[in-house]
Amino acid sequence: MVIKNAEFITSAGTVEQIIKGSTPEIAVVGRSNVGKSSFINFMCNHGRLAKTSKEPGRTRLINYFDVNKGEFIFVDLPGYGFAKVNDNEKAKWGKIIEAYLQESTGLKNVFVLLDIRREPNADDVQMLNYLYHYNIPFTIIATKGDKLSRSAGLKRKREIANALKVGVGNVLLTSSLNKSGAQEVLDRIENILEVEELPIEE
Ligand SMILES: Nc1nc2c(ncn2[C@@H]2O[C@H](COP(=O)(O)OP(=O)(O)O)[C@@H](O)[C@H]2O)c(=O)[nH]1
Ligand SMILES: [Mg+2]
Repeated sequence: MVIKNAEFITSAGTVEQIIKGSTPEIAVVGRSNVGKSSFINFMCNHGRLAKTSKEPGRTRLINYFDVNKGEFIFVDLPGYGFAKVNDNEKAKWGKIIEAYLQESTGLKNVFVLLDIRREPNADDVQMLNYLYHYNIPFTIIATKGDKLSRSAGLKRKREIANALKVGVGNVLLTSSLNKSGAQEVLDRIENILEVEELPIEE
């Protein structure tokens, strides 16, 4: 998989605006500020495709990005669990994330982003339980790998895998700042899209 082209398609702020198409979608979820938008920009080799922010909790919309003119769509979902917004606002965001996970017709895999330095919190665990419960395939992506030495990063990767009860091979380590870890993610995307192309045996 080589990403040659990426373009913003549209934003969805309400349930009605969620795209219901047949192009495969890879959704990016995670806590506010974990690096979702930076990750999409990094993977797409594009500095300013998805808006990034130092202030957590800025993206309240679902943003759709076309990759390679219809090969797949990256979906940047609002961050969950941002402490500074009130409960009403939180519930609204939760609803749109859940509506997306339930109603998107193109969703193939959810990339769950976790900061390499932090323990997965209750919101992360809730998200993973939700994905398990509804049988939605997912991939764990550890972000901000540049914040730790290589050996400390690998150790944290094992700890995250243990905490979430997944194999260590299911946790991909990235840094959008250092631009490291892209190949593993691209291989994973290729795999996700290939599985989809296999003919269904009668
Ligand atoms: N050191 C470091 N900082 C990062 C990395 N990715 C994102 N950030 C920073 O984390 C903050 C939040 O990033 P953003 O992509 O907007 O997170 P989002 O809220 O999950 O979309 C910004 O200040 C980014 O510059 C990374 O790989 N390394
Ligand atoms: Mg963002």
